[in-house]
Amino acid sequence: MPDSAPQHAALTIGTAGHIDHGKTALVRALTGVDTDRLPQEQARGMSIELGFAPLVLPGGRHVSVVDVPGHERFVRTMVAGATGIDLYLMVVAADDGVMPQTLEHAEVLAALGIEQGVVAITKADRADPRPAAAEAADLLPGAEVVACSARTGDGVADVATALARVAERVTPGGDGRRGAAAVLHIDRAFTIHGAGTVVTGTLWSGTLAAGDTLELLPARRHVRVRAVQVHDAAAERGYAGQRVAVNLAGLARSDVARGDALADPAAEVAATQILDAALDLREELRGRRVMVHHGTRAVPARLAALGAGLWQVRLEAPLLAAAGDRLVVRSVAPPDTLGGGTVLDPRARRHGRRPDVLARLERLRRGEPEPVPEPSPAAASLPDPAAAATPGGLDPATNELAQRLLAAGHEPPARAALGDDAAHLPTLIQAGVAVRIGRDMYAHRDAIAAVADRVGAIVEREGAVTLARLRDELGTSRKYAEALLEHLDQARFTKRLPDDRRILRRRT
Ligand SMILES: Nc1nc2c(ncn2[C@@H]2O[C@H](COP(=O)(O)OP(=O)(O)O)[C@@H](O)[C@H]2O)c(=O)[nH]1
Ligand SMILES: [Mg+2]
Repeated sequence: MPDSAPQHAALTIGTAGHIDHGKTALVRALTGVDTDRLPQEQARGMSIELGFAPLVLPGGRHVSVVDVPGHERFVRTMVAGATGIDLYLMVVAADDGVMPQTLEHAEVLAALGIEQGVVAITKADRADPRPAAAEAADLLPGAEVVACSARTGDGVADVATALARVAERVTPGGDGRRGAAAVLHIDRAFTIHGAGTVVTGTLWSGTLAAGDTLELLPARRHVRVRAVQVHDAAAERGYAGQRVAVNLAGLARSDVARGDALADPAAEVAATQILDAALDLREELRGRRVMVHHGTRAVPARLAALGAGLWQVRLEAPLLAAAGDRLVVRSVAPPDTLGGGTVLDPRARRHGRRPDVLARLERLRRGEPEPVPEPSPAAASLPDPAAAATPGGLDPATNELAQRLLAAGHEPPARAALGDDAAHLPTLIQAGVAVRIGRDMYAHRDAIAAVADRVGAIVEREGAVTLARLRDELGTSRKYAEALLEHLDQARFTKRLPDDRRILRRRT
């Protein structure tokens, strides 16, 4: 089997730009591959190479171009491949200039920290490319701007030369992360006859090889890698930045879904519903309900502004995040990119602008190691807004448990996992904060309310909700989805039909 370790790491170029501006035509002119034709072939075969085209740059460097059709898929693919895309090829049509999706794609690239690339002013056979080139230079200062035509072929070689020049300057995203622990956000899961369950995604960090044991999240199940493919070919090992398909031993197709992650426990990826982040966002967005895109999930959230570009993101369902991960923030409707940034603390507690907390986040933003915590009398004397909001003035230990349950969202830890904190469960149940949702499962009432809202929204839109639908919506396991639905049935919020679909009970 070939070792797919690239001599100088393989770079991935992501196309960007407004619909119909000529992205796919330019990729075809550069590579000979029609990325628009692949999805149909894909439906029959087992190709994982949706929209990928290999390209040899002048000078001989091998790179891979990813060109995804459609605007929403662009955003999803960019976020899912966050650390796999090293530079952009922004396409602007000479006869149309910078358009709304050009702007939004530039926002997404900035949010993901993809700063280097080339702007191609296409369709130069149709109109003078200079006005569009000037607009593009304003939007992406520092980028090389090249006029070309996919129709006549003029300038296409210059685009390749410009890409080769930029490629020389770029440190491949995967390169520095190869030594790190493996993390793969799953974008597809399927069954291959005779092989079993296969998942695909861009390897964000580390390497993967047959025999490795990883944790499947959020289920927290240990799974063994049976075989790895890189860019559609069997490989001994997959490397950070590459598209991989992973055959998993002993895992049923129903145990894994898009939105799950495979991670080495050392990567410290956590299922989290509250995280602190450094985000490039307008302060007016505080309190707004937004969509947060991370990995292969998109989850509604509210944003609490902490000042100076620091934010607390309070999610309605878990993301599987680690410190340093990129986030993209979009509006709920119509979807529009508002900004993005980096996770500082994926396991945050609910807090406001406490000076000690802010100082710690500033340190994390500067990349400083965490100091050994010292009790600060000044901080201790400040009221904790979360504690104040707890009904009945719970004692600190009980409040601590409440916070743990809230952070766990709809995926509550088993009683055993609560350790000493479990002693405070009866108090929390008494206070109405913890609710039993199944055998050995106690969830925070706010987490259940958030799930009920989402169930209500699905039923409103789709007429009914199934277990699988809720599982996919929440990006959770069957176990939690089932417990939550049964709880909602018992609470007389939903009604189970004979075919197991749920509808809402009429409110009285
Ligand atoms: N005249 C001309 N037409 C082009 C050029 N590039 C693309 N087109 C046409 O523009 C349309 C959209 O191109 P496509 O590559 O699908 O755009 P995408 O949506 O950005 O991928 C197609 O009809 C192409 O044939 C070009 O350089 N010159
Ligand atoms: Mg296209």
